[in-house]
Formats: sequence, structure tokens, C-alpha cells
Amino acid sequence: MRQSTLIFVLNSKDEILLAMKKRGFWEGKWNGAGGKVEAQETIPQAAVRELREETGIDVPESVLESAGVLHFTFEAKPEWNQDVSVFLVRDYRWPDARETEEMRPEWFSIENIPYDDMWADDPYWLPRVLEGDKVDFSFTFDSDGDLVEVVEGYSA
Ligand code: 8OG
Repeated sequence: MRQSTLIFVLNSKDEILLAMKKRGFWEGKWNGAGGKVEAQETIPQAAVRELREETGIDVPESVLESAGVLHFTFEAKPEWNQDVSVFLVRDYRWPDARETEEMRPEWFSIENIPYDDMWADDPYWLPRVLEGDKVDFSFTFDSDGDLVEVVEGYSA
């Protein structure tokens, strides 16, 4: 199974860093930083690398807080099926994120997360992650790209 990472950075002003993908399949959606774990990497190493590549924010592995796992099934594209390890970085201060070729980062109030322009499953688990819960969900998308099944406690 393909392994991916997803990292949300929080600052001390109750803001969350989201990034707008500028091109490719996820174009036009806000999301955390993240991506595929390469063969020679551990999951935390991949999280640190993706965060740096996509936002310019460079943190040590020790500040990554594990926030759980999300399992995705794409009925029309099984090769996209993946397990995503979610991480939080809390109380991040400096230096600020920078725009990269791939991503345009922006800080949002955690009271005002733009769920309408995010993945359909995010409202199920992101609020819980922000409350400090460790999440464990499975989401299935059908061939139209619609979210058709939500299962909590999938890995248990
Ligand atoms: O490298 P790749 O393009 O596969 O990376 C996909 C990124 O998107 C990775 O960080 C995991 C993340 N991701 C999914 N599905 C979902 C989802 O439903 N919601 C959110 N917020 N992120 C997702 O692959």
C-alpha cells in the first residue's frame, strides 16, 4: 500500500497553515503539506522533507506530533489507494512559509477553515485532530470522485 504524509502547522495565534496546490491533480484545493513516502525513507523523514519542499518550513522530526492515520480507497483508481499518516507541528514561530513552484501557503484562523475548498472527507477528521485526538478513518471515493463510505476505527 502506498504510504503518504500530511502535515498541518499551527502557530501561537490559533492559525493553521494550509497550502493551495498550484497545478496537477489536487489543483485548487487547500490542504496541509505532504506526499508520498519514498523507498529509503521513514514516514517522519518523509513528513519533514515534504514540509520543507512545499512550504520552506524546516523542522526537526522531534516536533512532529502524530495525529493518526487515514486510509483512502479510490474505486476507479486503485493505484491511488493510500495510507496517510497525519502530523501536527504546534506553536510554530519562524521563519514563515514561502510560496514554492507547487504550493501557495496561507495562514487561516482555525475558526475559519475553508472546508468548501478542501477534500470532502476533511470535516470528518480535521476538527478532531485540532482538538488533540488521534484519528483512524477509512474513506472510499467512487468513480465520480464522490465520498461514498466513511468508516471510523479502520485499523483497530
Ligand atoms: O504525492 P501525492 O500527490 O499522492 O500526495 C497526496 C497528498 O494529499 C498527501 O499529502 C496526502 C493527501 N491526501 C490524500 N487524500 C486526502 C484527503 O482526502 N484529504 C486531505 N486533506 N489530504 C489528502 O491523498
